[in-house]
Amino acid sequence: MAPIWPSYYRDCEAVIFVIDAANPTQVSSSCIQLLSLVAAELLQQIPVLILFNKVDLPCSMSRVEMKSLFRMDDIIACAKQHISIMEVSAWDGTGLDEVLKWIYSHKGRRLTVP
Ligand SMILES: Nc1nc2c(ncn2[C@@H]2O[C@H](COP(=O)(O)OP(=O)(O)O)[C@@H](O)[C@H]2O)c(=O)[nH]1
Ligand SMILES: [Mg+2]
Repeated sequence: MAPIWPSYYRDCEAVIFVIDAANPTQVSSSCIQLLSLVAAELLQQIPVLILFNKVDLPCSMSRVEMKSLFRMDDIIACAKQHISIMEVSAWDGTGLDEVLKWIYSHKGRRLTVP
């Protein structure tokens, strides 16, 4: 569905970008999608939450591995958006509380990193 994401950017208050941490074959395409998302003009002031999902699976990559594969520190340094990263499992609910707190705290706000 990525090709049609931009049609939703205009009314967007926040972005939650879910990455499958158990699928190394998707890392490169996911990284390109994330880069094009943070570069989008309409999303320059929109907070972004990146979720490493499926952390319940023993085969899932660690936060350190994921951050390194995505060069996340470089993305965060270059992006205008406020970017947060959390590890979650949609299967067993790990991290869900933090995600809900993030959604509530960013609802209706458009953030910029000075
Ligand atoms: N173990 C585990 N399975 C998940 C999790 N989230 C989604 N799934 C499962 O992953 C499958 C869907 O595939 P997914 O990679 O999430 O989506 P898709 O790539 O868009 O098809 C379903 O069987 C879900 O139950 C998770 O956090 N942990
Ligand atoms: Mg998948």
